Amino acid sequence: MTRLSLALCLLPLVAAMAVDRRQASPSLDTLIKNDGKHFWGQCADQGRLTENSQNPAIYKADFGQVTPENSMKWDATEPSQGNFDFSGADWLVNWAKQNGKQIRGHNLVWHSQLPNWVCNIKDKTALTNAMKNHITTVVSRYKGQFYAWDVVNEPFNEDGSLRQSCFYNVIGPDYINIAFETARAADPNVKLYVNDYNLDSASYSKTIGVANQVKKWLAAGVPIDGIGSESHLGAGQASGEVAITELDIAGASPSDYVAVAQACLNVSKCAGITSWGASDKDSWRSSDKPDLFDSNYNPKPAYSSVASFLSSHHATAAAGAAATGV
Ligand code: 9MR
Repeated sequence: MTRLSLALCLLPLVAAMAVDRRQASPSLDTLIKNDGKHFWGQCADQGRLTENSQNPAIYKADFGQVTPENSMKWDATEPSQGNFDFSGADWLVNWAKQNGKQIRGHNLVWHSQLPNWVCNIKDKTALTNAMKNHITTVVSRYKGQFYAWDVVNEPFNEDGSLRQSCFYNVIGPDYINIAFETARAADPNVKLYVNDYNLDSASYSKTIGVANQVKKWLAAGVPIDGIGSESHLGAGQASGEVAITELDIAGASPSDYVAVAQACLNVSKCAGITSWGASDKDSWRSSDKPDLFDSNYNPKPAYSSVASFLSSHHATAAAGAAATGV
């Protein structure tokens, strides 16, 4: 056997050893749970979890929650009016159940990845009914099985006002409360989120506008349980509850990732963190190399920095509790 062919033979073993090493140490999900949070998750779908052996190994070993990257969006679940297709969504739900992962549903009402027939409805009653039917059908299918749903996705402009989507233009701002009330009726226990991006700075107009608007909705009795902050961040950026729902950071510097983990730990109502991709190879913004695993599916420095940070945070808190007898 030549040296090259020996090396090639060993490659799968080396890959398996790398996976085993990850599995031997506590996962990011376990570590953040030790710090009192509910999950560190990942976006996923059937393609991602079947295209190679590395992704499912990483997802099983390191993450405790999945968000469907595309399979539960309106264009996937109801491509033509009244004709529902749950093939991709069901696949992911079954995978999550088999592997003990929580699920954040994503998403029910969004101006993007919307089949044309929806915005072709110009009649207020007809669009309201179509929206209600969509939400009721999708949420009911998974009733009692999800941690949360992103009910309305990205409804805000950068100044904090409501985006002029076709839902807004035809139904009016009430489309938001109708959407949340419909989701609540279909699953009384799932947490209902409004999810948006650029909510990373407390003083930014959109962050302030979203907080004010959500307070008004809550005062009016709209059943909103959480605000999702997507957190697709550049380098150096560091209700009831909040969650970081789609984390990726250009360059994936260890200090940026630790800053985000620290931010979630600092906020008692932060439920957890979901990364938007494991390997840079698969990211929607691949050229930014924003993820915790490189293009060869090996953990990057940010991964070990975050793991160490979460471990030492837990150890410090435990030592403090022991010292004070709490
Ligand atoms: O990661 C998703 C990508 O595969 C899709 O092509 C894209 C289409 O809009 O949506 C991406 O996910 C988005 C998420 O659903 C909502 N927030 C922004 C995410 C990145 O675009």
